[in-house]
Amino acid sequence: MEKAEFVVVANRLPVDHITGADGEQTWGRSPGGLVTALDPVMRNADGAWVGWVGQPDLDIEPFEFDGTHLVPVRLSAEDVELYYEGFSNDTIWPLYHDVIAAPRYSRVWWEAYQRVNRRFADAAAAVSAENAIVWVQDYQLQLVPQMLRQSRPDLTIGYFHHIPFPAYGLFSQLPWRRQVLQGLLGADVIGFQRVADAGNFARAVRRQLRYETKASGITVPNDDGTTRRALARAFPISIDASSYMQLARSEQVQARAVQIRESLGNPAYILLGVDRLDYTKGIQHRMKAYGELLDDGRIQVEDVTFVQVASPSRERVAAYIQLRDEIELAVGRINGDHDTMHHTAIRYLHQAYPREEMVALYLAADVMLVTALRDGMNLVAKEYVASRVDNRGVLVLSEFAGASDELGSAIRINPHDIGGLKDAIMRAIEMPAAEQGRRMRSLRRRVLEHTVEDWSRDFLQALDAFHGREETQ
Ligand code: GDG
Repeated sequence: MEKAEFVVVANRLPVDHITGADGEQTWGRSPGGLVTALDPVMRNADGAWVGWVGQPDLDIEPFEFDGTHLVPVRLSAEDVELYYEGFSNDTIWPLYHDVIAAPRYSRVWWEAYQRVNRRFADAAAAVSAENAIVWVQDYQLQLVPQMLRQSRPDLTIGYFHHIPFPAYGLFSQLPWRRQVLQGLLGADVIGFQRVADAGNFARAVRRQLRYETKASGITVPNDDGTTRRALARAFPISIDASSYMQLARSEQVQARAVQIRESLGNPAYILLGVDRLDYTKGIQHRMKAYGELLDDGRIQVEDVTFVQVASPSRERVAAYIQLRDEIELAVGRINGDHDTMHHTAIRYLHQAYPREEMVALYLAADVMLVTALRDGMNLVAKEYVASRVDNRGVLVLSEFAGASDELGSAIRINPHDIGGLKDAIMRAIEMPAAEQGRRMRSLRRRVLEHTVEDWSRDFLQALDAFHGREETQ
């Protein structure tokens, strides 16, 4: 097998395992943003991608797909339960999202996390050519940078953290906080979504490890008494804006947007939420505000429909099972109180849709509600903006989503302030077309001038510039 000059390591491979009607097994490209982001880089480099295929207990040899060398990492059903559902999604995810749900600290999960991170690191080391560049992705693999540096000091190692990095007072709850910081510091460049995330990380490094930090630079001691520099700074992720614009301009998608509106009974206003069903997204807060607006008589069910797409997510983790019950109870109550034979208050869809349908929904929506309680970036906000080629529509955006740093022309809200959220929804509904246009043009400028390709190029340039900066003492 050829060794690769550029290697991506992520929890998931960029493909899904599909079983056809006749039982035949094939691979399909998964639709995720990371795949699109790295596509140009993977094509130009002699690239390999190390990751899990998404199903337990599958033993698959490395294979080629769409010009990329894919290296499957096997996870047993127990690994999935302990490393993925347990430590990644029931410890790190809630802790790093400001303990919206209570993180669970289990030593058995931590053991599994270390074991599985080691497996990813070994697979990446085996496929990397001498002096290759390795780019590790996200919170499931925080120990991989250090493990790789120990086994392969010749490599240039980058790490990008897609979710928030919490304030020190919360991070310090983690019983294995020093090991996690050391794990991340194995990278030459550690990328975050927001400036605040990079600041929280640097503070944790100073407080826990007593390493010196200066601007974005961190002085990391080597085992032999010398030191090296690592860079920790913000690289806000974005989307493939032109593909959303292209879909939004297609006749089929535009016709579908009209059809969606008609099938909802042609309400004067459509409000939209699109999220993985996750407690970080503030779905309940937005429902509470909307329900109260109906109760108060400030809006009428004949005029306003709220469409909520909540795509299924992490369905075996207890907090997600409970969240689904709570949301569905709230939807049932609000609809029960306000629906008529012809109009529904909330059209709730616990389903996943193709991208064409998502863009049609974006085009049909007068108001997009992004009310996350905490979110690394939130790509949905950017996708809505990119899709509004007509310069219409209003984005209501939580200040706790990373996107809020860039999208200053949105109506920014604090989702915990239900009164403020209600007023913001009313303001969005009543906003004159001229103001919608002014704001949307400004939002679009930002999203179109900083795409996901810019994100990966900026990160890799920083990695290239930073590698090998030794400091001896
Ligand atoms: C993590 C961080 C950060 C959702 N439902 C459907 C569907 N989606 C797509 C959206 C969007 C993506 O999934 C979700 O991205 P977000 O950024 O909104 O949120 P997370 O999944 O939590 O992502 C986040 C991101 O990583 C990238 O760094 O921004 O903060 O939490 O693209 O459109 N897509 C389709 N059907 C659905 O039903 N096709």
